[in-house]
This record gives sequence, C-alpha cells and structure tokens, in this order.
Amino acid sequence: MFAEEIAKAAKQAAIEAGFDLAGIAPVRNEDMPELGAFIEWVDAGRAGEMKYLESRTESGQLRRASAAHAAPWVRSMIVCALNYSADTPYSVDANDPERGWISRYAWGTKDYHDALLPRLRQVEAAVRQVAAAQNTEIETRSYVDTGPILERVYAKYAGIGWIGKNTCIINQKMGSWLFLGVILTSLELPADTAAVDRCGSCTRCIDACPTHAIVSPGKLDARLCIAYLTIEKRGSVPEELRADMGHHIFGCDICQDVCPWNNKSGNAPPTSLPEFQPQERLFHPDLRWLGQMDEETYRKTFRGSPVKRAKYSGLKRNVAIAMGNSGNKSFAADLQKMATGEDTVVAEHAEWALSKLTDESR
Ligand code: B12
Ligand code: SF4
Ligand code: SF4
Repeated sequence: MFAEEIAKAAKQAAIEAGFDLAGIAPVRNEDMPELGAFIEWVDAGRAGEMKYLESRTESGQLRRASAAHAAPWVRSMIVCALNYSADTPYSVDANDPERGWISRYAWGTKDYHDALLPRLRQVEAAVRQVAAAQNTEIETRSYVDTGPILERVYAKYAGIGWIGKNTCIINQKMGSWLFLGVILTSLELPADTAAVDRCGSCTRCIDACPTHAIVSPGKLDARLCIAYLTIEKRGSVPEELRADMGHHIFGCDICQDVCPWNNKSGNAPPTSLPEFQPQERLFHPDLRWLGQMDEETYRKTFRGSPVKRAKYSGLKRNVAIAMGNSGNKSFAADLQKMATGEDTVVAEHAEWALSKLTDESR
C-alpha cells in the first residue's frame, strides 16, 4: 500500500515537474539480459575511446553492468523521460550545401543534463516527503548520464519504451526524441510492465545509417557512429569514415529521422518547453559562420549547450569535414585558412577537405 502510494506520488510529481513520461523499473540483474549484452559490447571494443564506459569495480566487474555497483541499496528505479522534439525538418530532408547539421537534441538554450536534473530532484523531494509522512527511511539518488547506469535498459523495464533496432528508447505515442533521467530508490516499488518491442520487420535505421554503425538489431559499434565521431572522438577522424559523415558537425539523427515511430503526422509531437525551442542559428547552421568563428565567440555561442562537449578544436575539425563533403567549392578559401592554422588536427582535416572538393572521386 505504502509502496503504491510512493509510486503514484513519484509519477504525479514527474508530470508536474515537466516530464512527459514516468515509470518504475525493478532492479533485478538476472531478469535483464541487456546487462550481459553490455559486457559483450565492451569486450568487443565497441566503446572506442569512451573509457568511462569501461570503468570497473575493485573486483574487476564492469560498473555499468549492475546498478548495485553505484548504490548497493538500490531496489527500484523511477525512470523519467522528457520530449525534446521540435517542429522542424529532419536531417535527411535538409541539404543546403552552405550548411551543416547539429543534432536535434542540441538546438536549445540548455544542456539536457541541466534541464533534467532539477526536475528529477523535484520528484525525489516528493518521494521523500511521502516517505517522511510514514516515518520511513529512504535512500534516493538522481542521475542524468551522470552515473554508471545503463539508462535505456531501465527505461525499457519501466515501460517508457522499447529499445529499437537503432538502440534508442521508442515510445509508441511519443517516438524516440526523449531524454532520460533515473532516480534510484532503496524501496521495492511496484514495477511497470516492460515495453513491448514494436520494430517488427522494419530495418529502416539499419539501412539508412551511412557508416553501417548498427551492426545488428540493437547493437551499435560506437567507433563507427557519427554521433561518437563528432562528439566524443578526439584528434583525427579515421579517413575512411569522413566522406560518409556528410554534413554532420555535431551528433547524428539519421537512424531516428527515418524511424516510422518518429513520423511527425502521427508520433513525435513538438515540445513546448522554452529551453528546447530550436535556436535559429543552430538549426542547419551556416558552415562558413562556424568555420570562421574564433574561440571566444565559440565559448559565448555555446555556453550552457551540449555542443561544448566537442570542444573548439573538435567542432572546427567537424566543420572542415562537412565543408569537404558539401561539394561547394566556395569553401576553398575558408579551408585554406584552416589548413594553415596552428591546430594541426584541424589543418589536416582541412587539407583532406580541400582535396575532396577538388577531386570528386574521393
Ligand atoms: C555512450 C552513449 C552514447 C554513445 C554510444 C551509444 C550506443 N548506442 O551505444 C554515442 C556517442 C554513439 C551516443 C549517441 C547518441 N546518444 Co547517447 N548515450 C550514451 C550513454 C552515456 C551510455 C549508453 C551506453 O551505455 N551505451 C552502451 C550500449 C551497449 O548500451 P545501450 O546503447 O544502452 O544499448 C543497449 C541496447 O542496445 C540493449 N539491446 C538492444 N537490443 C538488444 C537485443 C538483445 C538480444 C539484448 C540482449 C540487448 C539488446 O542492450 C544494450 C545494453 O547492453 C547514455 C546515457 C546512459 N547513462 O545510459 C546516452 C544516451 C543513451 N544517449 C542518448 C542520446 C539522445 C543519443 C543521441 C540521439 C545523440 C545524438 N543525436 O547524437 C545518439 C543516438 C545514437 C544511437 N543510435 O544510439 C539518450 C538516449 C535517449 C533515447 N531515447 O534512447 C541517453 C539515454 C542519454 C539521456 N540521458 O537521455 N550515445
Ligand atoms: S546516429 Fe547516425 S551514425 Fe550513429 S547509428 Fe544512427 S544513423 Fe548511424
Ligand atoms: S527504424 Fe524501424 S527498425 Fe529502426 S528503430 Fe525504428 S521501427 Fe525499429
């Protein structure tokens, strides 16, 4: 009865805090084969340079393979999801050769970690209040990507959505433009029913991925993924992958753009939250503007934005690749300037882009 009351209060508080969906997942490793799949994924080297995914406990176990490594007291997880979609064209329909592509999740004025964490704390406070009224001790902890938790796995078991073949959480009514946040609790709360897989025989995401990063349904080789290459990868981007990166300069939305569950006429309604309204200059942004941007302007433009994660040098490198892939020879002067700059990584990618522009067979 008490656990039900807590679960109800948590879900109600989540909606009041501005989340679109909330559910409760059990924490039972033995019933979650995805946790074992994660171990295989890391062992296969698919995490690339994201060493934080490979963090191990003192006894050598992968931290992320069990929520108990983060909090031995955890019994249930409250999973919340927030829609960040906007009523704008998809990357697969935007092909201006003057422009690049920043992923949908980064168009707003706030980094999603900063937008979600205060909301999760609000839910946490509501849960604690109900527990206190019953004189019950309770432990809680909130994470938005900030802890060693496989958030999508718990989102599935909380009924938020199924894990699509593109590895994203997809909700039947809202699509997959969702951020996730989790609250670990020491109470055994009544769990929701795991979401049912509705991908069926569809393979659109696998077929559309330009770098063939989805190696089999639900398994992504991050080393090939444009989101990884443009956001997480430091230094040089493997030359054989550059041409397939197209106009992407930060993140990639293709495997979600082509997903029928993100069809704008049916699913994927736009969010009304002010912090996720697209900034005009970041939607399909001008490559010349970004290529000529100095570091100070970069800092000011992307203050509080996820784009900061690419770092100044990384964004310039990505812009050089996108210019090279544009077929737009008017970028030659900008690229020549980048090729003679101090940053050797940017310079090397600008050289590559210049030769790509002049030699279309590349
Ligand atoms: C590392 C990371 C990445 C990496 C690797 C992603 C990946 N798919 O492996 C990179 C940089 C490529 C990335 C990209 C993106 N990311 Co990211 N990322 C993360 C992070 C920090 C960890 C994910 C992780 O552990 N990956 C390792 C793999 C193995 O786990 P997984 O992706 O969860 O995959 C599970 C399923 O594939 C499942 N599975 C599926 N099918 C099957 C079938 C069987 C039989 C089994 C057993 C298992 C199984 O098992 C896996 C776990 O073992 C999470 C936050 C978090 N703490 O969880 C955000 C997170 C997953 N990312 C998110 C987002 C928004 C993105 C991007 C859309 C951003 C962008 N536009 O560029 C893209 C989407 C690309 C994609 N198709 O996944 C959201 C996802 C929201 C959603 N609706 O799903 C998260 C949850 C962040 C958040 N808090 O909102 N990301
Ligand atoms: S985000 Fe882009 S590169 Fe990564 S799997 Fe999806 S389509 Fe492929
Ligand atoms: S595109 Fe098709 S296969 Fe891929 S996630 Fe969407 S429904 Fe599933």
